[in-house]
Amino acid sequence: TAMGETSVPAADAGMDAVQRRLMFEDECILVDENDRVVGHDSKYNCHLMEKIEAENLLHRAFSVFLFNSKYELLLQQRSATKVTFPLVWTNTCCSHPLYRESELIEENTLGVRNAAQRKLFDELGIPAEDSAEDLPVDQFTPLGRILYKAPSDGKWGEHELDYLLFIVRDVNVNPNPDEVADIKYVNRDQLKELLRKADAGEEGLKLSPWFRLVVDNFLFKWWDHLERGTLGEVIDMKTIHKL
Ligand code: DMA
Ligand code: MN
Repeated sequence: TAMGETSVPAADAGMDAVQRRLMFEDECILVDENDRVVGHDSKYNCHLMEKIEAENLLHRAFSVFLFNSKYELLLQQRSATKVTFPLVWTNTCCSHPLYRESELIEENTLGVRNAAQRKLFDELGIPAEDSAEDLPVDQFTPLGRILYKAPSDGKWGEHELDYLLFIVRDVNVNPNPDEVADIKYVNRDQLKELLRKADAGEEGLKLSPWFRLVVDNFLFKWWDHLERGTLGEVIDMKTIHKL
């Protein structure tokens, strides 16, 4: 249950109410550097830079890359009310598997895939399964894991062990304005143009640090394999890439 209003730190008084609720309701999974579960803590504590540094808090996360059947990648711009990284452009959907039975299942990364299905509905309105354009949990391909730390604005930041998931699916998207400011599909050339603009600081365009890490280390190679039908060749769920 949410923390009572009286115990909300004064410094967080300006925090969006929806995002504040999630900060206390979402219980993240704490892991060690080998991705072994060591405990759990609130989303709030897990994203406070001071706590991350003092207690070396590391939590499990996922990043979905959804492509349509033309192999265009769906990007989202985070809403202005997000506590961490507001208004940055990033991959389709990111969040955390929560400390609950269905999202802790490690066999075939089922827990993470369950969480991905949950958040694709919450953030983008893509239903789990009620039509031809659905997102069955077995359609996600986990490709690898990265470990990274990234400050957002000083007080807030990320320190995550992030599962990278691909999925190809034509979907109807209905973004939730509490989470998402804008969306767009890009092909490889359009993404390269976006990277160029972000690097040049044009149009105030900003990309999330984790998306940038995936772009710089894996994305274009994996995208090629996806189109050639050889994605299986690049799956590596053994290594944890420290980026
Ligand atoms: C957290 O994403 C996960 C990664 C990989 C950065 P988020 O801040 O969008 O999480 P949530 O949607 O739960 O706020
Ligand atoms: Mn996180």
